[in-house]
Amino acid sequence: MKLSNKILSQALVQLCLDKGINHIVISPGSRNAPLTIGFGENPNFKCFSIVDERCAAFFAMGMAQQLKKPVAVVCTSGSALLNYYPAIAEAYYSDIPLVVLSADRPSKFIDIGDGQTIRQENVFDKHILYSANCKEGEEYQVSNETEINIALNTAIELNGPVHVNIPFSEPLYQTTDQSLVSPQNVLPRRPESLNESLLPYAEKWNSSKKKMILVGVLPPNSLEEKMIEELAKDESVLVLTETTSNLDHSNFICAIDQLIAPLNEAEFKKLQPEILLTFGGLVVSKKIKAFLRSFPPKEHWHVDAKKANDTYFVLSKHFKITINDFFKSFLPNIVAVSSEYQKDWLQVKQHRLQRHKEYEKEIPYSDFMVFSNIFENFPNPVQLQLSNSATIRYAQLFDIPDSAEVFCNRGTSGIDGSTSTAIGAAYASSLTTVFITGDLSFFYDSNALWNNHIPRSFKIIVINNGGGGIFRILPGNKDSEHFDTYFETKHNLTAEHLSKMYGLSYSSIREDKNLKIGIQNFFNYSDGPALLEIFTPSTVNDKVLIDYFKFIS
Ligand SMILES: Cc1ncc(C[n+]2csc(CCOP(=O)(O)OP(=O)(O)O)c2C)c(N)n1
Repeated sequence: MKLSNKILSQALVQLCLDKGINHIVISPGSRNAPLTIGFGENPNFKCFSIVDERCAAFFAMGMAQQLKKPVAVVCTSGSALLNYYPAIAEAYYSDIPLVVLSADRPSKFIDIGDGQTIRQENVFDKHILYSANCKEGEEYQVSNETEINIALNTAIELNGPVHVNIPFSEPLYQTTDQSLVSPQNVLPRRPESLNESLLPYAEKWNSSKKKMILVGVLPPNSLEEKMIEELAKDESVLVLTETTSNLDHSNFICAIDQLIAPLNEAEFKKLQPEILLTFGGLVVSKKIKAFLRSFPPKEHWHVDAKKANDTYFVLSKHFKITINDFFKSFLPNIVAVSSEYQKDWLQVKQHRLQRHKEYEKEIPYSDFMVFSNIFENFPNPVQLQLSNSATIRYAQLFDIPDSAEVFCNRGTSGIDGSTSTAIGAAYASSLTTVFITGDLSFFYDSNALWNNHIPRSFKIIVINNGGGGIFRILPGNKDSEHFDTYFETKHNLTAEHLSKMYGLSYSSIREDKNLKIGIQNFFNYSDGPALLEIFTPSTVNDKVLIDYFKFIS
């Protein structure tokens, strides 16, 4: 096997292997040749070649999201590295282990007028868990290996992005068959357990008749079934989940906005919990955030082994422990409290569902109708990837099959990498992946399709409402030229030519009468990756959605 003759390359490749990091996404360049040779020539790595670094990093993140272990990206020096930043920020806020490996010039060549050179050390400082700045030279090898160990272990232990910057001087392409280093693999630490009694909290919990549990982004199967059942049967506990929580039960509220959008002041007071327990990542629903900030609980406890956001400005306790470990200790200490809290709100939920069904029968062709038809005809089982922003918000209003595994880049809610993430996730999952996206997000990240690893079963639905549909739903004057140009960003683009260029089967729907059959045919198509573009009328969509929230009251 050929190895790069650079000792830094050899050490890094060996340490990645030792730590089980074996998916490597490489973008082309010369300065990174020692890494490309090191990973690419070694059959223990699965390497991917993606030209656009922004897409490469989101693709890697999508894989890491599914594999639940670090995936590495490798790039050359200069602005190439900066194109990783959107995915790094997303990984930082979504707790996804992304390992960034950048080649650099040795420090004496920085800022002296050399080409393709920028200041790479600590360049992601504000959104990275660790930056290892390696130095070239045998005298630095021990400290470099220590730094690399810390960086890779941090990604594993804390589930987040890390950066290793590696200077190489020329010549860059020389190889050897000799292993020149034997770096020591320092093992990652195991997560700490909580050394505090939960009894005082259980006592508070047991003396309250109104407890709300709100769950944010959560990977599928995160919570054991018996724990879900236990929470669901307690009348004093109301569990609110989102589509991205991947947590469903008939006693849970799984469409938060549908429940709370029509509420008045008195009803909000009735809903106001005494204790709020949260877990999972970021919450999509703006309405629940506004509610809990205006009607705050007395206590807000958050369970997460890593961090706790004070989203509602009343955070009183962070249980720094995994959710299963928390509930394993907590549930034996709690008693079911008799209360009307859950029952009352489940009645409201039933009423809303009834009204939702009635509404679906009377609306015109629109985004709302499209989403309704997609989910009514949804394949099963499936991985569902969603883009920002109206897409994820619509998806929250519909009944998606329990078996669907749902993901969305909600760390930074960007529209810049959803397609790339979905393709990475599709590659790493054994399930068929359906990716639903808005048109701006789709065209923004169209380089995502420049990828040789798109699975045959990958399906994209572009809801093309001719611009950023979300801006019609948000407040603001919709009748100005300004709105068309700078907010909605109207366009007449279609995904047809891109589909042809990248070898995707293309179909489209423009009206009501073809909707159901068009969607069914699309889901039944099995000859390769496919894209369905559904055109909807932008000026009808907002009215249908805004009226919905009034209708279901
Ligand atoms: C990188 C980035 N730039 C800008 C935004 C602001 N933004 C949020 S949603 C949105 C429009 C999305 O439009 P589209 O993809 O068509 O989806 P729709 O809202 O119609 O579902 C924009 C520009 C963002 N989230 N991320």
